[in-house]
Amino acid sequence: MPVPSSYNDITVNSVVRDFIGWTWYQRQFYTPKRWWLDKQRVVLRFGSVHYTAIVWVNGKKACKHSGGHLPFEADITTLLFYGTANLVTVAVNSTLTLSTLPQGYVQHPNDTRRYPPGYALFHYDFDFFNYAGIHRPVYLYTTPQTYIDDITVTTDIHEDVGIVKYTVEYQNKLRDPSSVPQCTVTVFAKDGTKVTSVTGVSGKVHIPKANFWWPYLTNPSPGYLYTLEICLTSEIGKDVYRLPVGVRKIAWNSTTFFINNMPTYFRGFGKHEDSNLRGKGLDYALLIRDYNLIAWLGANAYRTSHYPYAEEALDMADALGIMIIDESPACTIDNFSEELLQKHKEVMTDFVRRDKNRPSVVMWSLANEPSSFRNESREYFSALVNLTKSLDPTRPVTFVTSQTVDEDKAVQFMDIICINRYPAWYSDSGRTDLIQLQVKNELVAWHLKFNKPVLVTEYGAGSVIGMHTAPSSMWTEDYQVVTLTEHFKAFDTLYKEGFLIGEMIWNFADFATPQEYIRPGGCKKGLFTRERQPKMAAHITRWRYWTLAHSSVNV
Ligand code: E9O
Repeated sequence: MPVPSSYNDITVNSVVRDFIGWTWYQRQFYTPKRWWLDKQRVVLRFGSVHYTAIVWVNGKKACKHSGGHLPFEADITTLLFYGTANLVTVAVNSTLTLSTLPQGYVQHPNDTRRYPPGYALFHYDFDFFNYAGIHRPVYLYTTPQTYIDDITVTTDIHEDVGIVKYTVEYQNKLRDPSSVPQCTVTVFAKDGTKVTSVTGVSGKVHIPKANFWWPYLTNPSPGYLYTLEICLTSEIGKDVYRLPVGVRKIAWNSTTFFINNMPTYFRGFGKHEDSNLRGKGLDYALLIRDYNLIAWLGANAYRTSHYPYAEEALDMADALGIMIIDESPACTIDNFSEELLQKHKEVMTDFVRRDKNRPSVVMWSLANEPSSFRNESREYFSALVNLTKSLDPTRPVTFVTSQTVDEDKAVQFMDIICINRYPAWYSDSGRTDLIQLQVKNELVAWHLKFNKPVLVTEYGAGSVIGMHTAPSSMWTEDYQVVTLTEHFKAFDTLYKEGFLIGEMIWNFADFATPQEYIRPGGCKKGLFTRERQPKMAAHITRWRYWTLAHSSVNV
């Protein structure tokens, strides 16, 4: 199997495509003798493996990880043979349970008239295909035995001065008191010129006349990044890490979201990591194609629906000024057990640790469409908000609801109200004439009840490319265009009310789903096809987003 990639769509075998359970990867690799002579610490790092992974190096267990969307690594220094062949073995299990994120379960039906004995049915409540495999790159890297373990950066602005606060954590594996390291932090501008330099494992750097990090189309150079070079020097060597840093300030009140004190409106969509053949495997050509399309649309934001995306995708967002609503893998959770809460807390902790320094990440989304009408969801989400805020006090915390304003129990704890709604699609199918009325009434009701900013995180309609009717009818491109334009009109009248902070279409591109009679070859709500070619809806969205970007209301 190729790595990185999902294994499901590589062969022509439906058993491989639909496989649930353990699969095995194995390969040989060589490490230079020099690494051992130089007393290097060698780490094996996986960008992500879906879902559970056990890793052995030369037959000895290196690590185990459960969770399909975050990186994990193991110090394998003492497991390696230097100068001769090594063998890495990875066992991957795609099974989801009621205590994984997302949830799923395997059922063994006992109706022998319909199913042979031992037959297994795999169920889950989210609509995207449960792709599995080694989805992101696998690296070997080395550090000295005294090394930088973590860096935390927060930024602020004061008039034209940028303020960067940093903390460096390090490990001293040799526990050698003579090797207490020295830490030097140097800031470089984008063109490579040195701005300033300080020493110490924590401190504050002032950048006069700073270039702030701005979202795409609000400034001639959006996504401006400085480089923070952290240099940890000890008796045994030097560990250097270069961290891109965007200087920006996030704030919000009951109606408005601000970047660098400017009201900011989200123009975007939900996405998926999904493509032909590769499934959820990282693909550089696809990544760059997607960002070309995002820029072409004039969008300035997307939500990583419905799980943390590859770090490579967020590197691009940082550098281009695309705002990210960073979403956890808790899609459609329904059973709020203590065990699930513990898992969710672990995931949020790892997730914040991974993405906390990214200027593109402007909001944490704890979940998508949980059963937040249930009473148990109240305590569950209040605990998660508290944890996330203690991990990161700088960003707003939210989750995305599909419940009604009267029934939802958890939105009350959130900073921003995020709503998914499908008038004229899942409700009142075919009646695009009702969209404006329903959207206006619905959004006003949410704001009135909670007095918080409102963001529409999903709306739209499915369209099969090339299908047209006049008058428009469901599944045609015409119907998708009418659905979107009716929403645009509703959003325009609401804009005057002042509490709407953005609009996000579902979805950026068509994506794979399990086989169902409501999915003609997948979810077809994309602005683009799965092959990343535009539908009619992409053109009208482009018109809208560029117009919004250049209108005075938006900055
Ligand atoms: C999540 C997304 O991943 N939201 C679903 C999308 C879909 O089309 C799916 O692809 O299945 C839609 C949820 C519809 C909620 C409607 C709520 C209406 C309540 C009054």
